[in-house]
Amino acid sequence: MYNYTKLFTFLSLLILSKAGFAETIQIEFTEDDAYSIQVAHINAGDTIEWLPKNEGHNVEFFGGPDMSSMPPTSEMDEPHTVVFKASGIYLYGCTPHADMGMLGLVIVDNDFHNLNAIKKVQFSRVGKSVLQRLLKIAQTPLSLK
Ligand SMILES: [Cu+2]
Repeated sequence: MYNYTKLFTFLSLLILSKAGFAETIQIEFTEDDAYSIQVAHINAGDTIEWLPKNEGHNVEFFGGPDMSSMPPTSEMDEPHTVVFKASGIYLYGCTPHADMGMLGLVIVDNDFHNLNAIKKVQFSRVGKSVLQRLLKIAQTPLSLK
């Protein structure tokens, strides 16, 4: 049984308050089969770079503001860069480990308009429970984090 309680210990948040110009956020694949930042809050125009610090992982998008046009899936063990232009929630995960809970959220412009569509993305029980937890974290007011 995959110990995802342990995974939660490694939950990390990135809260950025910034004005004006585009930024680049770096997210690593960790040795615990997780992303170093599981809920990233960014602004439209910002970039996220995923860095393959541990082997056997990638980035595949399962949901976004435009479900018909998702950012590309990365190659295993390769760096991946995405510029986020549309506001809303993006859901991604590692192709082989998403159902074990290796998932991440990118919230662009603190916009939750596509929350219902994101909630409908199908995973195993473990994946679903991790997604619910990440969505809860994402929606927690910054003052309570
Ligand atoms: Cu993985």
